[in-house]
Order: sequence, then C-alpha cells, then structure tokens
Amino acid sequence: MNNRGIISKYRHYLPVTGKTPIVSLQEGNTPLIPASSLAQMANARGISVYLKYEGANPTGSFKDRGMTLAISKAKEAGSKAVICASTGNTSASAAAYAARAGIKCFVVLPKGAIALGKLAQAMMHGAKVIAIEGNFDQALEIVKVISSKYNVTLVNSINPYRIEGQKTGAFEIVDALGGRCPDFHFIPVGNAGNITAYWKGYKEYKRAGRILRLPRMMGWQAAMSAPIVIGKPVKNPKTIATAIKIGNPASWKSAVEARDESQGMIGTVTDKEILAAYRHLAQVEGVFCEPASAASVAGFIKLAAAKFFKQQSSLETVVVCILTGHGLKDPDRALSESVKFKTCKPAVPAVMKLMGLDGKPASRKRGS
Ligand code: AN7
Repeated sequence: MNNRGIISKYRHYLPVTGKTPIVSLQEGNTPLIPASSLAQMANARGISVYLKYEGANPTGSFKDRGMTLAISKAKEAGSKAVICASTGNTSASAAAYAARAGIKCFVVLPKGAIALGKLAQAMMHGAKVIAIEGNFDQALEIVKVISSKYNVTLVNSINPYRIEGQKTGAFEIVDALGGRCPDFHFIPVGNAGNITAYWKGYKEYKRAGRILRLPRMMGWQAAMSAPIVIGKPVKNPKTIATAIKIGNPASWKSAVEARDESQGMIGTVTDKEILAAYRHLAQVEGVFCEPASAASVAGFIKLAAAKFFKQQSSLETVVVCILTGHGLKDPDRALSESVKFKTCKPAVPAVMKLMGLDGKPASRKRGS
C-alpha cells in the first residue's frame, strides 16, 4: 500500500510507539499543484507557485493530519470521549476519526457561523453537536473548562498531538519538491495552529538534514478578524471566511514566533480580496477551495501586485500556498459567488438560445 496515512509514513518524526492503535483514514499525500497563472502575476523571473491542496484529505481539510494522531493517542490513553470547539472543519474531522475509533465526540459550534458542508459532516458522523449563541472564542473557552474538569479529551489544536500530525504537511511539500525547501510559505491563519505546525515541520526537517534552509512564513488573517496583526484580541470578529473568524487564537504566541524566526510576516486580506482569489482559483486554475483557504492566495496576489517578488534577488523562487479546505465545504458561498444558472423548456432551440448560439449548425463532420 502506498498511502497508509501520515502516521505510518512519518512515524519516526511522530510520538507513537508500537502500542499506539493507529486510527487513520489514509490522510495526507495531498497534491502539490503548480499554478502558472499565479506565477505570472508575480511578474518575476524564475518563480514557481504551487498549491498544496489539503481539500483532498478524507474529510476535506488539513485537520485530518492532526486528528489521526490526536484520536490515536486518545484511544491509546483509553479515552472514551473527545470534545472540540470549531468553526467547522475541526468538528467534521474529529467526528469522522472518533466514529472510526469508536469514541464519543462532542462538538461546540458558534450558532449560524458554520458552513453547511462541515455541519453536515459532523452530524452525519454521529457527533453530538451543540450550538452556542456566541462565537468560536467563547466555544473554545467552554470546551477548555469542560475538558479540564471531566474525563473528555480536548482535540482542538491546543492538544499537542494535533500540531505534531499537522507538521507532516511540511514534510510532504519538501518531499514533493525533491528535497527543496520553498522560499515562501503562504498560509491562512485562524486559531494559528497550522502555521505553528508547518514551522515546526520545516525546522525538524532541517534538523534531520533533509533541507538546508527554512522558508519565510507568510500568514494571512481576514481584515476584520486579525488579532495577531493588530496585536490585541478582536471581540467581535467578522469575515465571510467563517473558518478563520477567530478573535483570540490559541496558538498566537507560536504563530508570532514562526513569523519572526522565519523573517516572514502575518498580514491581512479583505473579504473582497479573499473572494477574488477564491474565484480565480476555481475559474482559472480549476482548483476549488473554501473561502478561508483562498486567504493564502489572496495574500500572494496582494504581494505580487505590490511587486514584492520582483524585489527578491534569488534566481529561482519557490512559493507554496496552502489551500486548507475543499470548496464543497461551503456550497452557499460557491453559489453566491458564481454566475446564476438559467432555466428553459426541455428543447434543443431553447437550450441553444441560452447557450448564446444563433441556431446555425456548425459544418457537418466530414466522411461520415
Ligand atoms: C479551511 O475548524 O479553527 O490557523 O475550528 O478550517 O490552524 O486555525 C479551522 C481553521 C484555515 C485556520 N483554513 O487554521 C476549526 C478551525 C481552514 C480552516 C484555518 C481553518 P488555524
């Protein structure tokens, strides 16, 4: 078998033993897709841009990398129940892996702020879904208290196994590039676990001698949900990218470390910029991601427009943008951001009229 999941693939880098019962859906091994239209936008010689398409994971997001390890370790410890707060993807992933492990799953969600596909997943996998009349930050505080007092394992990214599992994304990128480290790593930032995990992964690969340098970490928050950028918690975060609608990230400190140690940056992109990147990826690159994922590419486009890459001196520049979740997660947004379909009678002329054809048939096929 080629893909037995990230634990089997990278077990020497992970805190597992022969006794750890591995709960896997064969996550990881996601595509690293070249995006020539983005490279063109950078207008700089020798630049290549790749999309790490984490939507291709079993539950449609990067969360599966962390969840396979978090649930395996919970099972190893004899846990009978797990709990998480979520903007959607964590709950979908926790619900799926908990179902597979035969462990109960509780998810606490901000009511009305979860994309439809994610909610459907959590419910279908049999999680106990509790919607609070509040936001993600409040949900996280609640599950922290409950998991500290009762026998239920927290599987948010404060759980160190989540970060350990997610760092394998960095390993895969380096492996797929044939041992080359990207120069720039673009990534959306919400609760800031993933930027923390990737930075840890790159550093561990460097320590192991797999790469000689490290990338610059380029994180992106939604403009009205950008606590790390403005330097203080946001009480009432707003953005259409519901996955990253977070005002007080759990991994704030380690995200800042990743930024500073790598000489990178964490910046903001507006909802308008996020949606433009979201449509561009779908309509020009053929890659369908959810809006929060497009924040990484929105950041890239913003810097490209500011001639940032032209100023880089190196002759060959490799950029990787992480697309954290699948486009099908948020069907409502996809429908509202695309051209409406038309309806007509079930007849050839009616359909042709809507196709914009004038009704004259093209020349007949020869020789038949
Ligand atoms: C698609 O599911 O926080 O900075 O509760 O679903 O590691 O939080 C999701 C986060 C980016 C941000 N892209 O990653 C949750 C949750 C997508 C996401 C992020 C999330 P972090």
